[in-house]
Amino acid sequence: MANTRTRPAKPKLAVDDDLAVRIFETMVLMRAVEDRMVAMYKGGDLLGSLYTGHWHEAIAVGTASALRPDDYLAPLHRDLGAHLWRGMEPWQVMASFMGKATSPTGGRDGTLHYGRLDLGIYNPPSHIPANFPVATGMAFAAKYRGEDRVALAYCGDGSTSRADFHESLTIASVQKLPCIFVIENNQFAYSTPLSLTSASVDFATKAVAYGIPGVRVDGTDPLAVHTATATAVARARAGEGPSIVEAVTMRMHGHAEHDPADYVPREMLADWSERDPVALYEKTLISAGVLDADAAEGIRQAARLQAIEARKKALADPMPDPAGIEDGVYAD
Ligand SMILES: Cc1ncc(C[n+]2csc(CCOP(=O)(O)OP(=O)(O)O)c2C)c(N)n1
Repeated sequence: MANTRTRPAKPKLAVDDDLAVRIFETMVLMRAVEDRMVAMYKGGDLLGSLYTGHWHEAIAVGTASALRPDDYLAPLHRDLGAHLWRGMEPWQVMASFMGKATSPTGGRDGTLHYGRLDLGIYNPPSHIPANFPVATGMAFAAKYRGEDRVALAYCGDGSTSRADFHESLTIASVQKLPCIFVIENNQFAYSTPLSLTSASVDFATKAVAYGIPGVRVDGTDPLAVHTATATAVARARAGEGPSIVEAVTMRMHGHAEHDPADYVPREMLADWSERDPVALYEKTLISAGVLDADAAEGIRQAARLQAIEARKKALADPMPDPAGIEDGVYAD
C-alpha cells in the first residue's frame, strides 16, 4: 500500500536564506558584544555609562537590514545591531566606551555617541530624540538633491512625548520626506512606565495625526520587523513620504548598567524572559531548515571570540594625545 503520509512543509521565511542567516549572525554578535561589555563595565574597563539593547536585537537588525548601504541611519542607545549591520567593528564600539584614540570620535566620548558618517551612521546624540530632526534633515537633503536615499531614525516610547518627535513628524509628513521613524516600545522610559508616557492605545496609532501609515509589530521577531520596515522604505523611496514602525519589546536590563531597575515588576521580566529574540529566531531558522543546532552554536562561538578579541584590541589601544584637544573643534 502506498504511503500517503507527507512530511509537514517547512515554514517559508519572509526573506531569502542568506539574508535570514546574516540577520541571525548580527543579532548574535550584538548580544555577545553587549554581554562582554556588561562584564567589562563591572570589571572597571569602561569609563562612562553603559546602555544595552538586550531584547532589542530583532529591532536593530531587522530594520537596518531593510535599508540600502547608502541610506541614512540615525540610531540611539539600544541600536548596536544597526551599527554592526553597517560594518562598525566591535572593537571600535568598546574603544568608544573607553575613550580611546582609535574610537570613531577619536576619544572625545566615553560612552555611546559614536557614529561613522562613511557608513551613513549619524552619531547618536545625548538629547533624545534629537536624532529625529537630523534624520528629517537628511531625508530633506536627499529629496532636495534628487537622490532616492531614505533616512531611518529610532526612538523609545518615552521619547515620543518630546517636542522634537512632533516637529519631525510634522515636517516630514507635510513635505513627504523619505523617512522611517522606528519607535522601540520597550515598556519603560527609565523608571516611567508606558501608562505615564502616553494615553494612546499604542504608538503606531499616533501616525493618524500626521496622515501617514503606522504599523505595530512584534519587536522580538526580526523578520516581522524587517518586512514592516521594507514596506515603509519602499513607500519612502517612491516619494510617498514617511511611516511609523512601532516595534514592541521589553527592556531587560536597567536603563543603564548602573540602574538595578527595582521599579520593574519581577513577573513582567519573568514573562518576557521567555521571549528572547535571539533564541526564538534560532528556533525559527532551525525549523525552516536554514540552520542546524551545530551551525547555530558555531555562530555563537565565533561571536563570543570576536567580542573577546575586540576587548583585547580596545584595551591595548592608546588614549588620545592631550595636545590634539582642539583638533576638529575650529575651522581652519
Ligand atoms: C531630552 C532628554 N531628556 C532626558 C534624557 C535622559 N534620558 C536618556 S534616555 C532616557 C529614557 C528614554 O526612554 P525611552 O525614550 O522610552 O527610551 P529607552 O531608554 O526606554 O529605550 C532619559 C530620560 C535625555 N537624554 N534627553
